Amino acid sequence: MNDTEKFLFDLQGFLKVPGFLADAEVDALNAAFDANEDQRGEDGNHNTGGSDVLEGRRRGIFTGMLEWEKPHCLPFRALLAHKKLIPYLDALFGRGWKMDHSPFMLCGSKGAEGLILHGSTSRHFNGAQYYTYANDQMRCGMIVCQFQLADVAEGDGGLCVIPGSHKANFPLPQKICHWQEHREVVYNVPCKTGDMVVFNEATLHGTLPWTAEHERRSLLYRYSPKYLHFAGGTYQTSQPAWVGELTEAQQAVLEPPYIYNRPLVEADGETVVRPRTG
Ligand SMILES: O=C(O)CCC(=O)C(=O)O
Repeated sequence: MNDTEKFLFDLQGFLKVPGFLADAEVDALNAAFDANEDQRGEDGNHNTGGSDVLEGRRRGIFTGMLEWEKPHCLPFRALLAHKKLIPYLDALFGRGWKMDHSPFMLCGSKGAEGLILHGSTSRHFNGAQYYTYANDQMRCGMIVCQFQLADVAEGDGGLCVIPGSHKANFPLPQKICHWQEHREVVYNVPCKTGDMVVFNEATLHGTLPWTAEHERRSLLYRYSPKYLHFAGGTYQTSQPAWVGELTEAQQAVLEPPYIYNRPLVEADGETVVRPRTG
């Protein structure tokens, strides 16, 4: 993570990394979704807050990709400890981080609904979603890496953020939360296919209704520091058999939260070290 990227993440609570994925990676991920169309579900995370401007058809969602039949699971497994991702995770968490819960893809055609703005901000300390800076280091609770598998022009909808709101001190007014007032502070992050947006879950963010003719395709990987697990219900202390097929580094990313003797992924994305104190 270079100095400009650190400045922007600290300032905004999110960062766009253009061209993060190579064309071949995008193609493999999109091909896997196309081949598993029958896995498409409806996103249960439905909350428009009763705001008529966020209303629409339910968003689509894909889950369980790490367990899809080969070769379709492979591009998703390759992202777990992607070599280009490691410097961002190390800079935002320090050494030692983990997948918080299973990756998922948000999709939806024109007319798909939005989701209210949410995020913990700095109004109070939330031990799972927070942002701190001290001693030249940023530290975050859960962060979201959103890989765009289709273009997003500003105004198309999808991910929106209130830049800088990870440091906000006052409660979010309901009309802004519901995208009914002060839309000028809500930024629909424009992206090209292959870009990644990394944002802190403490940053106010949400979903704007999808307006483009083409389908939204946003793949979300959520990571937490090594000592934290945000989303309940999905982590296991013993791993299913397919995890044994992963590289040592990919397996380390799926470890539950702990510190002592934890495997830490090295910069090459392949090897791990096990310091006794983590
Ligand atoms: O990308 C989106 O539509 C919103 C994602 C979101 O709300 C989240 O990751 O918490």
